[in-house]
Amino acid sequence: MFFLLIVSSLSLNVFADIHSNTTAGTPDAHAPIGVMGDHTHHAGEWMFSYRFMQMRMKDNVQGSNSISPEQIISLPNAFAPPANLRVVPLEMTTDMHMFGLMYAPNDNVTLMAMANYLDKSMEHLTYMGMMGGTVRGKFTTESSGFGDTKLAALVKWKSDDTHNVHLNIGLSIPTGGISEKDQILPPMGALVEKILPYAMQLGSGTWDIEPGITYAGNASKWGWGAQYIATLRLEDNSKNYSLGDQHRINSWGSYRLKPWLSTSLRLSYTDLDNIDGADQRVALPVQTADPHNYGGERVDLALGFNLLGQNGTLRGHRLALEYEQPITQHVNGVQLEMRDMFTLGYQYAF
Ligand SMILES: [Cu+2]
Repeated sequence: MFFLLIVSSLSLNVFADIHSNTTAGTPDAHAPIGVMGDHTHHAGEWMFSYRFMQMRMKDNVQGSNSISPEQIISLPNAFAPPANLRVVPLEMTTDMHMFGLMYAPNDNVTLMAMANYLDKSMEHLTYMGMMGGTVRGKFTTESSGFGDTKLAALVKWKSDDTHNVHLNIGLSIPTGGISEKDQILPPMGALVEKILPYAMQLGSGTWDIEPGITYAGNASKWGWGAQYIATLRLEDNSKNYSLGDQHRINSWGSYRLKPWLSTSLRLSYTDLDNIDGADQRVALPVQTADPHNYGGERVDLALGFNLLGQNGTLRGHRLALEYEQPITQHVNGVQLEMRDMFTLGYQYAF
């Protein structure tokens, strides 16, 4: 990767001179807001960004099929006794505040940093005792704080009036907590504070690399693009596990309705592996405590709008939103079903 970076930086000065900035001042010069690292900047330019993203999951699926709480409590508990699962997640909401900074030291390389503040909430149903379908009660676990921090270099590869290709060379720094605790309602006994299952943790605990490649094109009022980006875990964390590797392909098309407004459709494919290893502190009669109930494949469709202020004090300020829903999903084991995602973003370059 670093070899590529060097080679690209040297060879691509050729393209720098012919690059024309015909679309930087249009709303569709940026990809739909759900895509990260989609564009580069000109030498000396800075950009600040803030995104609010909400992700909602509700009810459970096994593979691709719905599964009820009553069916879930007949499944074996990986940490028996008790023999069967006794706690069922009902829904989960993740709110994410993402603060980004971009800076281009030259026309070929744009640097990017992103910090994430997470707010997670999961509602559960606890069944009584060792077996049977008697409900004991509901409880909600919460965790919040900074997640992992991302750094990336976007290296221009090819660029002309219509087509732009750059490489994404990213690093994820484990700044997010992996020992978040909250109170849970067990099948027997009183409320007790426990280390929360993986889904409720804020970080990965590992240094990860995030390589990728991004293509964007434009002609007249039309725009299009595609991005492949991976998250590769190179090690186990201090608790002897690593979250799954992820591969994601995004493709999108956009149309400029007004000089200040464009609309987009985006199709994304995500493949996430299950968790490797296990945190010995997490052993509860709930599906989320089992590393096998993580990862899967999903195809999402998103509708978006990009706005770019043209005059006066609004000039150069970008506002974007995107609403995303899965078309198909297949999970490993039993998991909450992804319902939808909503992203609202603000960007300003100077
Ligand atoms: Cu930017």
